[in-house]
Amino acid sequence: MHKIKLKTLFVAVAGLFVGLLLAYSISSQISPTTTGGLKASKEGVSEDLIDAALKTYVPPGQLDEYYLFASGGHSGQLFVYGVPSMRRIRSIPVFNKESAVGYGWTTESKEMLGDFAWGDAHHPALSETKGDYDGRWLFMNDNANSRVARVNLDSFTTQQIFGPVPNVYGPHGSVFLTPNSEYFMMASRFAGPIPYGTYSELDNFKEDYKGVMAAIAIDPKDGEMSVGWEVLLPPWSYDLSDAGKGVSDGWCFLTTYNTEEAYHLLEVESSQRERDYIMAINWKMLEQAAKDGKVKDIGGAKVIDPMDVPGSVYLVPCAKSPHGVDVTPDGKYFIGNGKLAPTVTVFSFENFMECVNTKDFQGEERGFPIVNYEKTRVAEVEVGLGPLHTQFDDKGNAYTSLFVESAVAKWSLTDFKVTDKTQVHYCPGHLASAEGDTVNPDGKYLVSLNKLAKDKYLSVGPSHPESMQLIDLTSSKMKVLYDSPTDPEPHFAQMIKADKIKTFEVYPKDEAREGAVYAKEDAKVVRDGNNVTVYMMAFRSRYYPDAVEINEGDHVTWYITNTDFDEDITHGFGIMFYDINCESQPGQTQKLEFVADKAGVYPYYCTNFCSALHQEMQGYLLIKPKS
Ligand code: RUQ
Ligand code: CUA
Repeated sequence: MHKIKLKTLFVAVAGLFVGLLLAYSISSQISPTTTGGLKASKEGVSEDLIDAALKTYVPPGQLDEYYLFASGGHSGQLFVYGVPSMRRIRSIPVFNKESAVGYGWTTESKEMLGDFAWGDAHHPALSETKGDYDGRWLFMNDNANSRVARVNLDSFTTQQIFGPVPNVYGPHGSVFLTPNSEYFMMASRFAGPIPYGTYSELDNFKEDYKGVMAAIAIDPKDGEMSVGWEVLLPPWSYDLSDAGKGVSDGWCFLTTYNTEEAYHLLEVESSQRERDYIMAINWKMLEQAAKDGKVKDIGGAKVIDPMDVPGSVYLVPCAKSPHGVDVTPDGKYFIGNGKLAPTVTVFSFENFMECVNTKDFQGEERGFPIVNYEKTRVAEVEVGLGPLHTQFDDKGNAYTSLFVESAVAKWSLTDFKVTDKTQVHYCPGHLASAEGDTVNPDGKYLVSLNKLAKDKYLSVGPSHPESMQLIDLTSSKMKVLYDSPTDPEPHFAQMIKADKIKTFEVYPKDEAREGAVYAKEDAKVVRDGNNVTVYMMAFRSRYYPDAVEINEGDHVTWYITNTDFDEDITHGFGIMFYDINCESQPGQTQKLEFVADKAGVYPYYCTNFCSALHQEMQGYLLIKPKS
């Protein structure tokens, strides 16, 4: 066994080497090339290149070590990649319609999507137990419509879309979970009059427009989300958030911009100040206040006025419009990423608490104490231009993305010195390191989520794909290993050890499931007035029934149960000219509803290749005209 593996490896390495040599000799005849910063030398292929190829090559029959879940920005979806191969394994529809699986067509998914056919998915968050990923769920926000979704990781399907959450205009800075997935915080990017639908002129911005943070509670049994409580905040823009952990558990941190309260967000008005704030919120205190009934109902949510709960909110000055705020794995520091300043600012939670306890304040704004900056800040690290986000490894290092500089800076959490820097292509936003925002980061890999690809891939016209780059963290110098194109927008990602996720293979047989049929004798068409219900069974490779006759104007409910209890044997179901398609996975029952408003003959067929007789899997829907 061992021998075979070694031999296979040797053949693979040798093959790869020859391939690379060949590729190099061809490309060097055309022009000298640079690949992702790795240069092929005249003598042959550089060791770096071979090393990178070996580190990312996952041979047939072997599996990746990590899952990477990347949000799809304004495409609304969630991408699943394998690391280190960076192969895309699946796209999961979340806030978008997806015909391949019928998401947005089946009754259940249509209800989840509600009034919106798109969403702006920013931050995926894996559920945590004791600060570590537990592999149960993934939550992801929709910036555009104040919603949040839950993807169950046993089936990789969206199971809940919650919202619009009352009073929170544009919850950009979510989802960042508390260590036991009790809550995540959704704070408003846009100040606005509340509840939704309230009208007020921009001239009344400072009085009528509110910032709001909602604490979304998660049911520990099934991951169902609900609004725990909300808290009123000044009309500033809240950008990102993170939850405390370890020593700082019970607190959460928000970055702010436009503390000038300018409603025309032009640079000149809203970025005048040298410093904005990181807002520190004691969520356990507010949770207690909500339990004690210190709330009023606004838009259906329990809203707390923080002035009624003194000591629950503090302001920490931070250099100009900080973007990300990141809590270190031990919870001892929170880090503000300067965006418009070439530094990240490291704050000590212990010092912060000392300021709080000794009332060491340097003033107040909108009734909130401003803690002593000099005392709370322990370091300003000169990382480079345009720092946006920071992630961590297992050796006490931090990694900060530099948007303007197109680079990643590595720096030490011990002496706060920059120890390495690597170019990435181009303009990184977030970074994701392996389990990098848990209490136990793995190190090993870092993915840079780059906003621009420019010349990195074959051209596809004026607009190029976005780009993710895999970076090796196993030595003191970071090394870019691989470029992987992705669709808009690789926003944030989470990387989890693959063996933490347990999927199931087939949907279990359940006679009580609405509309399910498991024997062809039970397949039938039932009429009740104008309502027709089709109970269909799909089994390699036929539909039962394979002809359905109804009348024009009928309201049709159509159940399809796939009775192939066999891993990966999925049947599709498309009806011609009725704009209907879905799939039914092994054992799954799907439900579709439509009005038969066009008379005629409409073939239906299996749209998902399932067997040698897949092409024969078809039937007819006959719709008798009214007259
Ligand atoms: S934010 S690119 Cu939408 Cu995550 Cu910093
Ligand atoms: Cu069933 Cu193709």
